[in-house]
Amino acid sequence: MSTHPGPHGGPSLPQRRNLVTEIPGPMSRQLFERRQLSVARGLSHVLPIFVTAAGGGVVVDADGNSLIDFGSGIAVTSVGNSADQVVSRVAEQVAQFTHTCFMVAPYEGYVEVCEQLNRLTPGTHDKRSALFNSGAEAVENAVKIARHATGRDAVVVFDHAYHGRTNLTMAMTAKNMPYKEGFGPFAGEVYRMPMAYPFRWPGGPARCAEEAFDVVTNLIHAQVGEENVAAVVIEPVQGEGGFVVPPDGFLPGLAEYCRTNGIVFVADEIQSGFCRTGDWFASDHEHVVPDLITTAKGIAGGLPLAGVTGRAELMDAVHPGGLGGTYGGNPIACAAALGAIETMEKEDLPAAARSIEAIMLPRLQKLADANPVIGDVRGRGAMLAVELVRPGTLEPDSAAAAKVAKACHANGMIVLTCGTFSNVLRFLPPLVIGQSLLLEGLSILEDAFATL
Ligand code: PLZ
Repeated sequence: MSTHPGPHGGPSLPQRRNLVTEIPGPMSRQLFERRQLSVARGLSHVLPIFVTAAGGGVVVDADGNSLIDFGSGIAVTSVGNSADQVVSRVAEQVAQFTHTCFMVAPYEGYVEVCEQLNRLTPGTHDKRSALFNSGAEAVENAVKIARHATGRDAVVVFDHAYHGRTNLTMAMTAKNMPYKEGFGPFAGEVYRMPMAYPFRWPGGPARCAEEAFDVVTNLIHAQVGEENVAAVVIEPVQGEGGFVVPPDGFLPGLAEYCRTNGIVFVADEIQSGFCRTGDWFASDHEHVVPDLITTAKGIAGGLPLAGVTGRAELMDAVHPGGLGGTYGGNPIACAAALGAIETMEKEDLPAAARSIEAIMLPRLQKLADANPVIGDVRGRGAMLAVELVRPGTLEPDSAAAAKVAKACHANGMIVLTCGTFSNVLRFLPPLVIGQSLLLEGLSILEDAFATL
């Protein structure tokens, strides 16, 4: 039983930073001790404050501190925590029925979410969708569908990729520590290719798109064989791997190459999707139309829901009963998704993400001018990052990233790091964050860099 009633969450929470104790405060520290005795050590925390309420751009903890949220629970609460439409639709649904299992007896909410996914994802072709519980499960199912539809085995992924923590998706994820260390053996038939990473491309950013395309397609030819590849899976803007934005031309080229070679082009938009990058999907930026697209996170305002959406002929290649799961497309999660999507459309959250970029990007660039430890500023919309290096080199400086993050946390702002070398600070505010909180967050970040 919770001993901390605290304020109600949602958008009506006071939108201000307010620290009443050190971070984490005594209540959070006490709860953390209970956590140590009851929860597995393998789960770690960015910031061990225990949350009692959240909404808009703030998170409130058990000590009554109100922190600025630049993380959105890893790009999930794009519509804000406990957003009105999510809360009301969930409340209505939970009182109606909580579960039947879509495979036992279906319900309209599931169908409606699939209709929305088919409508909103890139491309006007005939589409079908299927719903699951987590991003990793969506990626697993995209691979199942691609293999079934093509009769091929191989899956091509990229350096710095993140696709999940299940056995197949661990194999697809690039970074060993902490995701893979000691958890093998991993699923086979996964082939990793260099990523078009402009900041680190040996030939320089201007040549990155063309050279990366050549390297990738030559490696596929030499080491895998085009005719053996079921799917190329790529995050259009990489998430955990460091917010790597491929240079213009790389994704359209890859999609075209897949089309020519009968390979299913899968866009993993689990982190980049649902308005985050200033478009509905990051693929929209260059008018890339994936054959399959995986979604999760932002789709349902915090409830666990994920989807695979794609060309009807691919999706429907799988026999009846070949896809499913007890909880996938749970009615409450579907209700939340419909509330979140309604909010994104009504409040034009792609435009909100673009406004966040317009405010943040110049400030981040100025910060980089003043701090040579910042080697690169990148991202789109409200998916922005700075990569920290030893000045004038490409040598990652993860210690500096950790120090800046820690200073932000102590000052009442949630900020996350990422990157294969753990040297990237990423900024993922809720898309509904108010301008004054956004500006205050930027000031906290600037102060944090001053501590280096
Ligand atoms: N694909 C692109 O970003 C999840 C992972 C956090 P799940 N990213 C956050 C962690 O340390 O576990 C993610 C993603 C992309 C797939 C996934 C996996 O989504 O819902 O976490 O399974």
